Amino acid sequence: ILQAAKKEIDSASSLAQLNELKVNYLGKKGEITTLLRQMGSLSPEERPVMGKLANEVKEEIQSLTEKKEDYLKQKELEDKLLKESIDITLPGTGRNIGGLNPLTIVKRAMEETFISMGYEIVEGPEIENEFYNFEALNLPATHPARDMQDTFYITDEFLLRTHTSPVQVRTMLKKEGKLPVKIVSPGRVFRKDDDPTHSPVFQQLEGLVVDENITMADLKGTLLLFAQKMFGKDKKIRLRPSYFPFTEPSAEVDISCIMCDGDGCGTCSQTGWVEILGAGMVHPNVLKNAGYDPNKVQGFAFGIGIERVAMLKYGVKDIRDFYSGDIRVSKQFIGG
Ligand code: FA5
Repeated sequence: ILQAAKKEIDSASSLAQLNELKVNYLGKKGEITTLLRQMGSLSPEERPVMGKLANEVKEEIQSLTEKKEDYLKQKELEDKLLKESIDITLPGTGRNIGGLNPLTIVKRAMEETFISMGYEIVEGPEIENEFYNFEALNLPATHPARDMQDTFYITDEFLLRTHTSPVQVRTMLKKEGKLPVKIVSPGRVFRKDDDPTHSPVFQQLEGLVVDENITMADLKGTLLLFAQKMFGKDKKIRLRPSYFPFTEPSAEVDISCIMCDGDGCGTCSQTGWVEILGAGMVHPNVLKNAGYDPNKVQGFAFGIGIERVAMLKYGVKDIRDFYSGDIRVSKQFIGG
């Protein structure tokens, strides 16, 4: 029995095999157990001799299986470690990561610029009512200038805001007459526009400052600093007289750009100036509507087109490229 057991233990190559073998020899119905049970049928002289021998064989098999068990366990562990080990010298598999949309990059840079000038960032709702989007901004229902921005209406009363200017009114009303007001408000706006330089969904960054002794010079200085921080110290700005019902006087503001023809000149026009924003001194009626006394305080406001800034900065000719979701666009801005 011992010889056969030794051979089998030797050739057992797994813990399961060894276990089976243990049951066959030492288990309740195993060979040794059966042998020990048959002792009764032996003569009194043979019994102690056979008993001793059977016990010796049993112990030997036990110790051999234990040793083999230790060995197999160790081997199993080693195999597992070997299989699960990581070769840190292997080159990694490249992962396809996207870049930020250029509009996000530009929006953040614009926010940083105004934060550095002491502005606070506030947000307003994209779904507005007529009061904030028009009436409080000096645009009563019958005012022809309502047609300046072709509006997406949701109901008679609610609409998708056509500009970020309603945030001016919301902010002033919340301030309840306190000074100073100095905010910028970035966000999406919506108009029935659709061509290479006009998107139905686009973003503006509204600015509003209200305090005592605010003049047009403060507005011009602020916008010049903004333009130079975004585009470089050599840039100039130009204010052209314009009309907005909520500012008086009003201006459209152009930034100087390098004139060129053919490809690669981005959105720069023939004149060497590109319009990027609308601005002006807050209209007395707007101040009144929002709880401020126009005889005591003044304000300036502006609304910058974020896409326009991004188009100019990166030489993008079609505004729709920003919204196409084409990975080839954002890929160029990885790490930007
Ligand atoms: C306004 O929206 C005014 N609320 C701006 C303003 C604010 C004036 C505060 C005075 C005081 P305007 O419609 O011109 O103005 O739009 C402002 C800027 O948004 C434009 O200069 C342009 O850069 C951008 N813009 C206008 N329409 C679109 C469009 N469809 N797609 C992309 N950009 C646009």
